[in-house]
Amino acid sequence: MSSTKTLPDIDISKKEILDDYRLAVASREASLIGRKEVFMGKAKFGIFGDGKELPQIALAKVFKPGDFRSGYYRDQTLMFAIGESSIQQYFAQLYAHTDIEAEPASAGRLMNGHFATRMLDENGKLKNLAKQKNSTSDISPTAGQMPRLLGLAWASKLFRNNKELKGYKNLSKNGNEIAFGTIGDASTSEGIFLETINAAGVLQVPMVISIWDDGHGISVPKDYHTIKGSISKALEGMQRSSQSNGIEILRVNGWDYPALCKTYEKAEAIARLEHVPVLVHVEELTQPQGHSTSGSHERYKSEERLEWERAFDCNRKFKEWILENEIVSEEEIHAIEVEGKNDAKNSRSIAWKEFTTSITEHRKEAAELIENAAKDYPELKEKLIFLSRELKGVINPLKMDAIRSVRKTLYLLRIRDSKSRKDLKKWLEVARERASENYSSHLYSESEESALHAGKVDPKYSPGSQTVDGREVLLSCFDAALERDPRILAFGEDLGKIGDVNQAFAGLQAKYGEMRVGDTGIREATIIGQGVGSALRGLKPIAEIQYLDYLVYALMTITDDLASLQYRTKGGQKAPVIIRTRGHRLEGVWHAGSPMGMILSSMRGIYILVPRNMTKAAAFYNTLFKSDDTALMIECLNGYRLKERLPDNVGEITEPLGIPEVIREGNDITIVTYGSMCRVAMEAARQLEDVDVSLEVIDIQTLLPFDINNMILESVKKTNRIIFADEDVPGGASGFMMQQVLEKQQAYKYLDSQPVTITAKDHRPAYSSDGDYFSKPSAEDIFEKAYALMAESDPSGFPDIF
Ligand SMILES: Cc1ncc(C[n+]2csc(CCOP(=O)(O)OP(=O)(O)O)c2C)c(N)n1
Repeated sequence: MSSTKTLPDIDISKKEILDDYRLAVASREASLIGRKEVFMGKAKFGIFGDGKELPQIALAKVFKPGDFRSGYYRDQTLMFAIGESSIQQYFAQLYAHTDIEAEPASAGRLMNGHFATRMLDENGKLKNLAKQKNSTSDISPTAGQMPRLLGLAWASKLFRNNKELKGYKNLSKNGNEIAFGTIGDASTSEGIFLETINAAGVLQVPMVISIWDDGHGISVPKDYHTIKGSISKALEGMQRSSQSNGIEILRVNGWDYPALCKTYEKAEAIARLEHVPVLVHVEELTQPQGHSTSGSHERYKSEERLEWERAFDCNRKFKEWILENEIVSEEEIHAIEVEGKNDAKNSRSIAWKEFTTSITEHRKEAAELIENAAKDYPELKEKLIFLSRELKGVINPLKMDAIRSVRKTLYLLRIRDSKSRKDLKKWLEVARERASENYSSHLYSESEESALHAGKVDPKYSPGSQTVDGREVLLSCFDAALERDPRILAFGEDLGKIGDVNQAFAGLQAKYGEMRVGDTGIREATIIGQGVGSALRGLKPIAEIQYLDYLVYALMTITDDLASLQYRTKGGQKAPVIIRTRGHRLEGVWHAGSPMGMILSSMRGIYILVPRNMTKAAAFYNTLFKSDDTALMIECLNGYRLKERLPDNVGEITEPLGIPEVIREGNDITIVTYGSMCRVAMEAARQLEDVDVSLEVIDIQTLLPFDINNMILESVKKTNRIIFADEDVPGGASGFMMQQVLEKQQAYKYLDSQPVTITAKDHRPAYSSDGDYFSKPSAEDIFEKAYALMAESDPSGFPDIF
């Protein structure tokens, strides 16, 4: 058979078929060796793509430059087949190699099977995404890839339908790009899977989602997971028809090579040309080694099932098909198998050598320095030699082993100084710097466009400047931004037609079109997903969550995916989304929340902006529009109808991050607060004036970053007393602020009285103005706590009130 000959039922050359088989074998071998590496103690955990090789090879045939992947940990063969991971890099990740060249997906930060391509250059600028095959970075929470997948596909729709984006050739070729998703069958039970599929059908976006169905989610069979025991049957009502929109549902067996190739060709055509989402249910897949290195599947699969899995192993069926069709002889196929296996073995060996070389060097240096110290400190010789021997004896050493030994050595050497002690201290300093770079960099943008580089442009007012409702300040800011930059867009519930529930976008959809200012369904997780996906593709989305309390519905996507993105790719990917929401106080349990502690704990990697009025909010928006950082903007829910002067330069004002503002100077007590509480604190300050207490009110403006120049410390040096006030529960964000100021800024040294926090009650805020008064902190609460602070040092000057 000539290398160009094709089989009657499939238009693929012999060479391609054999290359596919070689890759399937190599990938399987990588899985088999990978598991052994873990059991030999060379890696900590392993999860592999064995049993899923064939469908991924078929999918890869239609994955074109410009396309995106949003998948999960079983996709190694797809990544090898599209040429975006080598087997060597795959092993480098298994070992946690921290060198980006060796492990470009996460530089050792993610466990194996978490794939990503580098979409940013070394300066943090987007590469030409339209020219390269792109894989967004995987996360472990199953189905967590789904909201982002929607956003990636939706961006193609924006690029195709928004004329103003036609010039961005490095981002898209007329929206022809498909977003390919993958997910395990059990994970389709997650709400975000169903939310995503529904939204994709509503939006009609080029998304191809493959479900790798191996019948189990770890040990639990699919009848426990999915209605009708089949996700494609369960979703039949979503199938598009001539009368309605919807999705296209295709079914195929995962061991059937020609059928898989044809199915993906069909899926590609529908998605790429028609912009219709396609769900490919790939059934009858297997998991030859079980779920992961954490257990063995013999514990929960019947002998009958295991027997079936052996017979229907996709690689085995592929080989049978090749032989049945006489594409090559047994001997030739054996030779291909040897090549494939050798490829995997060699890749493993090189990856291991590269990984261990730098560590062994590091260990050698440390051991020598410890031995030098043994010469300088004869009285400690025995202990030091023991430490050095212990270090040298570690099998499969890691970076931490050398650092740990040097730290322990320095504990012993504290008794006196010497050259060897100096050398060890220097070595440790360098090693720690390297560790910090390896394990703690890129939480936020480190590029020139970092939001931290923004300066301040003050509002300008003239005699003709109008006084308007706060929401109109925002409206003017958004209008100017949309006019200025076609990449900026905003979307959310009720944001399009009516211009959001507080009308800060009123009229802007009519002016800029639905592609720029749009309504969405009630589905917070995928609203954020639209933000993440479109931002990854170079757009500048404002993704609106209608009320702060409903952020919780999107929290999994924000915390697991968005917040960790730059960090987990070590600066390889970024998604500068602005999450817009409104909160702190207005009415009742679910429209007055201020769960800032929850936000602070779950959103490191996202800046948290808490402006006290709409002019400040506008200035922060303008800062963010220029930057490539991700931020959460919490506007004051009770501030839209308050009057503010409209700056003449509302489209240009900017506010730097991490710089608090003293909004009232005082000498007796510093109160640190933010958002709607600023007005309450100002009211309290006026009441306190009547009793001769001078309150300095500081608006922190941003919770993250927090007071980068230690301004609050300077205030405490003057007042020697401090109150932290907010609307969160006790110990929430007030606890964070206290830690930052007392511990980090060392303000405790200047305190004459105990630090005080004033917060909302432990419970959610009750309904009505009385509910608010008795749930949230009031000016009177501040007055009394401040008064009590003064009374502590001067009881006669401040007699008991009650
Ligand atoms: C949100 C979440 N819940 C639980 C887990 C633990 N977990 C990891 S994989 C897995 C099973 C997933 O099964 P399936 O989706 O069918 O994919 P498969 O591993 O079989 O390919 C579970 C429960 C997780 N990673 N994320």
